[in-house]
Amino acid sequence: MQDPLQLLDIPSLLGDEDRDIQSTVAQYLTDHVRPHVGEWFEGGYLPRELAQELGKLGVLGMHLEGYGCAGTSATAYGLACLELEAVDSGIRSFVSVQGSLSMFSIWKYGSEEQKQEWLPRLASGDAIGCFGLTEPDFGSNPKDMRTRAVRSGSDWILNGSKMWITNGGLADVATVWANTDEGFRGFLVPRGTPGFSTNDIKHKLSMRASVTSELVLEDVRLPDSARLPLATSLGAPLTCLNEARFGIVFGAVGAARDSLQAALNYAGSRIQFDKPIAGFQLTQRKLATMTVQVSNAMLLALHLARLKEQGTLRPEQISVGKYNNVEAAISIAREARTILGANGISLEYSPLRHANNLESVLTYEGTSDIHLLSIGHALTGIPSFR
Ligand code: TGC
Ligand code: FAD
Repeated sequence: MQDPLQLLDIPSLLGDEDRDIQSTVAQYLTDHVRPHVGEWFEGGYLPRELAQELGKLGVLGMHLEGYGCAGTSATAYGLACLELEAVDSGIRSFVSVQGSLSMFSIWKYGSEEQKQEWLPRLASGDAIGCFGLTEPDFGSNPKDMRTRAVRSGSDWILNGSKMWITNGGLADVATVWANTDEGFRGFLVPRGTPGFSTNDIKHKLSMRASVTSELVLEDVRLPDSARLPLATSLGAPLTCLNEARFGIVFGAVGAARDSLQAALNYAGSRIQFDKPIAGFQLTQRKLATMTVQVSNAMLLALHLARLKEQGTLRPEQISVGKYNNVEAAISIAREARTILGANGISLEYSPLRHANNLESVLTYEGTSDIHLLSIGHALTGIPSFR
């Protein structure tokens, strides 16, 4: 069955270079990652070696300039996220956190020494990074975080905990956000720093091919050189989130496309009442509706990429994309699952795995509610978060 995005000839909107990067990433993932991802999801782990493989592929921090990063277009980065999430949201999540949260926070807010120390190693996958903003009691509302950093001579002492942190247990360096007497600040906490520990979160029903952890900071002493010098308000971590949310706008299309493709393939070969189920009008309605939804989502993603490339993309526009595309993707993944009948609940097929992962994607990087409120704020000028 054809790629559903071909119906509107959407790939013809892409430039040659972006298309080449997309197909290189897709081919690598088909050969090396897709065959194993079901096993990782079932086992609830992500092999650390994948980081170096993804580094060789060039997708870690690929949209950043310098320090061993490829400096690709925003579209190419989005398309890579799409192909990564077509395999599994956990793989895209790894790349989003490494490139758009860990590396971007250092690239945008770090000192030259911090950039030299960390960015080349993070780009190659020799080091892994994470980004700790959420706490056990504060997710949507990071402004009330309890993690505190207090000056002690020329050092800082950090206390607090972060929760639900992607790559936490794998990370060689954590970007940790803390409140201080001077406002919100970001700190680079290397693995092994006394008082810093991580605990992986087990028994997840979603995002199983991904490491999600608690970060614990007990009297962690850091020199001032560990502070990100250019991060001087909560706007800094929220600016990093814009980068990762942009990747999710594309990534969600990947999970949706893969779910729809699985349903199309299955519907063409599954015979009931003496004909392929693809021949029933109700099945065609589902397939057609999903194709319209995924095509709309892709066009929206490409539009946002163009805005990003021309330097005018605003946070509320990213909210439109994150809200719309993740909601569309989870609806498509669930609908696709129905076409597979009982087989749809097996790990052998991707739609239910995607749907389960998308429950996390719906929640992280700002829940759908938060993005709707951001859109409402932009429309009315009245913030209604609190
Ligand atoms: P508010 O007073 O509105 O803003 C505080 C400061 O931040 C600025 N700001 C932004 N800057 C850039 N981009 C944005 N999207 C921004 N949103 C706000 C704002 O201008 C202000 O700057 P300044 O310099 O004046 O201080 O803050 P608020 O407390 O009212 O909250 C606003 C709200 C609710 C939108 C914000 O708190 C929010 O986005 N909450 C959601 C939190 C969230 O998304 N957490 C994600 C954690 S990381 C994660 O989930 C990784 S998942 C793994 C993966 O990506 O794969
Ligand atoms: P809450 O904020 O408690 O929200 C609970 C419910 O209340 C939601 O439905 C929400 O929409 C609703 N709600 C909250 N406020 C309002 C309001 N003002 N109006 C209307 N409804 C509201 N965080 C990191 O910092 N780094 C990471 O790497 C990271 N990775 C993650 C990986 C996974 C797999 C998951 C599941 C989460 C991850 N997170 C990470 C955390 C994620 O960002 C938070 O879960 C998210 O921001 C929501 O916070 P919460 O879970 O505390 O929900």
